[in-house]
Amino acid sequence: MSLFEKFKIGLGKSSLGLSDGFKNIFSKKKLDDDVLADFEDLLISADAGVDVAKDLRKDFENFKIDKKLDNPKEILKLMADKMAIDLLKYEKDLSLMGNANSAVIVVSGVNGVGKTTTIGKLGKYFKDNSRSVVFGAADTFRAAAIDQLQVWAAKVKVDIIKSEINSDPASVAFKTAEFAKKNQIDIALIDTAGRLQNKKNLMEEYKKIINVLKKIDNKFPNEVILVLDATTGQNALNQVKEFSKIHNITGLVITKLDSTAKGGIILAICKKYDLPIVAVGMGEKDTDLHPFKAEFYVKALLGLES
Ligand SMILES: Nc1nc2c(ncn2[C@@H]2O[C@H](COP(=O)(O)OP(=O)(O)O)[C@@H](O)[C@H]2O)c(=O)[nH]1
Ligand SMILES: [Mg+2]
Repeated sequence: MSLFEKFKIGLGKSSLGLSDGFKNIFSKKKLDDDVLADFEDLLISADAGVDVAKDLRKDFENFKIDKKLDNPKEILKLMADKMAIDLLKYEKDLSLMGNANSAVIVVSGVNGVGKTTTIGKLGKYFKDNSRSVVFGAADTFRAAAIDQLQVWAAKVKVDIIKSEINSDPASVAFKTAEFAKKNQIDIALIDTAGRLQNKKNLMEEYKKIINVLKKIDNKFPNEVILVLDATTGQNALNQVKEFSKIHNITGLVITKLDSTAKGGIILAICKKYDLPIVAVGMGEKDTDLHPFKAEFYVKALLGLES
């Protein structure tokens, strides 16, 4: 299956909602203000956000008036091309990381967004790209969290550094990075707890993790990724805001695009925050994580062919 087909299936729920709406809107005889307002609402319902919906409505009008196009499908195609160009700068491929030196990636985000699952999938992705990988189980608050990462480590056949429940997360992070450097492992992926209920503790915890990593190598951590759950819609925007106060986010992973009709959230996030998207999660299997491809995302979302 091609990567575009994977995006099409992954974004199926979102594009189904949108294409039904588009069909309805485009069946109207005249593309008047009411129809354009419906177009805007439809994009908002897919969580593209008010600002993006307004911009796209304007683009739609421009293509219709300036270019004198009447075929909505044709207009949609031109809009998709423009959107894909705008989103291109948010593509970021991690597959070459750690080529010459070990790289440490800290994976952050609130409970349940898919951090541990994403680490498992990233482990598989990196291994498929001939990188060596080690996992660090620095979510030490629940035994189940450590076990879950252990299961992923066995599944994708990578080493894991772990400790007892309630041990110091920063110490696990330290040991993981140390292990990676000593054994010339390409990539260390560090899982974290992300309990946003206690913001002050959370902030301290991430600071401590990042500080101890720097003691090993000033370049560590090479990436601090924030994982966002697409099904939480606009809440995801708030999490970017909160976590950017805690640490310096270097990239985003958007998970669970397969379980929501709100796949437009990526448009809203990119509009508001200038952060690259390192991967998108579209299912629970180890092969369900893909690099973000702007063109495929936009076309799949709008229900267009490549
Ligand atoms: N459908 C779907 N489920 C996902 C995806 N990513 C994670 N999950 C599920 O979300 C739930 C929480 O994931 P987990 O990795 O434990 O979240 P964490 O608390 O942030 O570590 C699990 O049931 C995962 O299988 C995804 O891309 N699609
Ligand atoms: Mg977890």
